[in-house]
Amino acid sequence: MKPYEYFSIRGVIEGFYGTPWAHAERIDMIAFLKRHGFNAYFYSPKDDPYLRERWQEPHPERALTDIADLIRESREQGVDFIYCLSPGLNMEYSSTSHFDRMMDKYRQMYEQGVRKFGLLFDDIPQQLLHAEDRVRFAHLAEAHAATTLKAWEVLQGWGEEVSLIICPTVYNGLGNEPYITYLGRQLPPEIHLFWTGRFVCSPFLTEGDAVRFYEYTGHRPLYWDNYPVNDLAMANELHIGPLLHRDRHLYQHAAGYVANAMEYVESSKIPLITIADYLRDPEGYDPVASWQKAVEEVAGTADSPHFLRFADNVQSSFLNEQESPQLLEAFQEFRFHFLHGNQRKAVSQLKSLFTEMEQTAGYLMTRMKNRKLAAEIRGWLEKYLLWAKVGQSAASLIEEGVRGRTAQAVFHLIRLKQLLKRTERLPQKVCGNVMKLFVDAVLQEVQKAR
Ligand code: 14T
Repeated sequence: MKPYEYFSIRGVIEGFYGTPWAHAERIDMIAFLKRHGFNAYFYSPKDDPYLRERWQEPHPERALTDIADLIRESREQGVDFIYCLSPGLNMEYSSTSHFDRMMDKYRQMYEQGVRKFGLLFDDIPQQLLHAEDRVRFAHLAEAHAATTLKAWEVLQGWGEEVSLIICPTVYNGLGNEPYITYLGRQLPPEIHLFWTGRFVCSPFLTEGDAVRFYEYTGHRPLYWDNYPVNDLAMANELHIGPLLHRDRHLYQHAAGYVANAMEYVESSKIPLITIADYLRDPEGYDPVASWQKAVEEVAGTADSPHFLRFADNVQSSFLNEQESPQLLEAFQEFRFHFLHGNQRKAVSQLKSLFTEMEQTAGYLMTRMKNRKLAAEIRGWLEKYLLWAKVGQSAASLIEEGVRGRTAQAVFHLIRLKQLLKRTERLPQKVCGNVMKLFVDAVLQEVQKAR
């Protein structure tokens, strides 16, 4: 197959909770998508009230001009702009006036040139809320199927070729749940269904799950992959690692693949480039090589070695449990040499490790060329810098302890404890447990020596 023929929909969704992207960021993102072979941008920021809570009200004039501009930019770039509306928080499915107002919203976009639409029912109650609806429909799936089919009919009546994508309320699991089975069976296969896999954030996306989804729903899943998004409970993680664990043959069973991005638009580009590589050639995708290339592109070639050293310590996510692999390796080596080799040399190597760590943090904070990236990751860099200082205190403590200089050792011990407290107060996930475990081991040795 030629590149890009694997997944016919290759999208990014602005679908996170948190500060929506700014207009200029969206314009920049659309060009970025084109450059990397994506072909769709899904407009669905959770915190734009006019898409969710206030879905019935027209977008304010200012927002409309911006959206028109996004549509124009998308058209020029050859990227599909997909306008997604999420009325499920309060829509009365049996109400014709609600339905008409929903179609007014879509119509406004149609007139601006939009031909692809999303109707999203994610993150809403699983029960029918309105008494009228409970009379009219047996369950939520029936209401969603009826609303979708009616919308589909109206959209098709508007003339040109249109498409409609649904996000079901049950958007993860096995694919054989009653809601999704019912909904899938009611909708024609050309209406795509979003699916995040086994979980909201699925560590693996497998062929087997995709096949089961198809068997039960009659649709090939349109993957909504919740990576690199880092909203809500994941807000302290920075998802800049590569895409992992998506089956190489997933494309044979998928309607497409859409990545939910982080509110940090610049940082998102790193994982998104790896996702682009996966979509271009899922069978040959090499996450590590792709990631290094992605960092070179976003951070710049000159800064990428520094950035990679830092990034090794902000890997953890539901995709990757391993944190700070290089640091962990260095600690294990230190321990070996300290116990069985040249102690002085081991300690001095440990000290230079933490000095380098401090320098890396400082460099990225103040001198990295991509200032937008530096600003977005500031909190994680600050924690990394503090861990470097913790490490330096620990190394000095070991050094003075070995020399038998008790007063100096006590000084470093106190400082170590102060720094550790300060560092652990910062919520950002950096170095996972690796630094903490190292320091605990040092403190334990100190206890023994006393
Ligand atoms: F529509 C979905 F496929 C989906 O994933 N919806 C949201 C999404 O907008 C959000 O960015 C993502 C990651 O947090 O997860 C979904 O939102 C949730 C999921 C939960 F399980 C929000 C709260 C939850 F408890």
